[in-house]
Amino acid sequence: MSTAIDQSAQPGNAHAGKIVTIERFILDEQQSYPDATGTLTSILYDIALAAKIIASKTTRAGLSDILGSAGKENVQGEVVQKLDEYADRTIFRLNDHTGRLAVMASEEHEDILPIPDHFSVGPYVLLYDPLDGSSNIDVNVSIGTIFAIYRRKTADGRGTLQDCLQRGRDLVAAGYVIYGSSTMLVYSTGHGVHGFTLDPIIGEFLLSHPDIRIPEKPKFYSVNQGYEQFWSAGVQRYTEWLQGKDKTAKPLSLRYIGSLVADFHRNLLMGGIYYYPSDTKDPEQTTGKLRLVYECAPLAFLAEQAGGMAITGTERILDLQPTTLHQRVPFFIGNAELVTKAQEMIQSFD
Ligand code: AHM
Ligand code: MG
Repeated sequence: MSTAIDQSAQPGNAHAGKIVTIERFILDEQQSYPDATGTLTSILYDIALAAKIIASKTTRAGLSDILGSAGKENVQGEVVQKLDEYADRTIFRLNDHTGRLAVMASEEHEDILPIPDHFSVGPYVLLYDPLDGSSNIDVNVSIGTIFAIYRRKTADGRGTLQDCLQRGRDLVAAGYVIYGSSTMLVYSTGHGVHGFTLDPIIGEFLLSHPDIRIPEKPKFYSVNQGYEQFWSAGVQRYTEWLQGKDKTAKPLSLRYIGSLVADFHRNLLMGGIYYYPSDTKDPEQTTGKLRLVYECAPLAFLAEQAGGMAITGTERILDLQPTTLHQRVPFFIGNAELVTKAQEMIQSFD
C-alpha cells in the first residue's frame, strides 16, 4: 500500500522515491530561473513556516474549553486569541519585517495592511485569507489558509491599494494550506501545482503530491444545495444536469463540507466542481459569498495550473479586475468540462 509520501509509483516523476522537503523543492524550482533573486523563494518559506505555527494551534483547538477559551485567560495566565485572529497575526508578523513585501492585505481586515514604517519594503504583495471556513473550527472540520502573491505595481515607497487590486492572471504564486487529517501545503508558481504533507514529528513539509492534475473523470459536485430556491434558472438546471436528471450525463455524487479549501482540495485530487453562485437569499448581497482577491483568484490560478477552469458563470475569474478588496463574485471551479457546461447552461437559461 502506498503512503502519502511514497511517490515511487508515479512515472516520470523526477522526485520519485526521494524524500524532498518543501525548502529543497522551492530552491530547485528557483534554480531554473537564473535571474531569480530568491525573494519569492523566501516568501514561500515564510508561508510554510506560518502554516506550521498555525497547524500547531489548530490541532489543539478543541482544548480551549479546558485550557481557556478565546478572550479569557489560559492556565498560564495569557489571554487566548481566537484562532482566526491568531492565524492572521502570525502571517502578518512573519512577513512584516523581511523587506520582501511592499504591502499586505488580509480577509480579516477592512483595509490594506501597510508594512510598518520602521521596516523596509520589497517588490512583492501578499494577500491572504488566514483561516477560511473558521466557523468549522468548533466542530473539528478541516479549515484552510489561502494566499496570493503579486509583484507590486507602484514603483516605490510603501505599497498601496492599487498593488493589492490586481488581476488573478498576474499572480506570481498562489496556494493554500489545509488543516485536515494531516496538514498540507499546495502551491503553484505558474509551473504546475505541487502538494506537501507536514510530517508533524520532524516538522517538515515533504513533497507528497508532485504536479497535481485534476482527474479527467470527475466524481463530485459541491454546492450548498440548501439555497437552491434562491438560484437562477440556469444554475438550477445545471445542478439537475449534474444529478443526471436529464439523462444526458451520469449523476455525480454530492460532497459539500462548507469549508472552501477542503471542498476545493478534495475536488482537485478526485475531480469535480465546486460552486457558490449568486443567489437572492440576501437582497443586500446577491453576488455570491466568496471574495475575489482572497479566495477565488488564488484558487482559480491553481485550478488552471492543474488543467481545470474557474469562472463567475460567464467570465474567467483570472481576467477580472478587482475594484475593492472585499469584492464578492459568483464562483464555479473545477474540471474544465464541468465548468464549461455550467457556462453554457447559464448562458442559455439566464
Ligand atoms: P469565511 O471566509 O467567512 O470563512 O466564509 C467562507 C466559507 C467557505 O469556506 C465556504 O465554502 C463557504 O463559506 C460556505 O458558505 P455556506 O455556509 O453559505 O455554504
Ligand atoms: Mg474566507
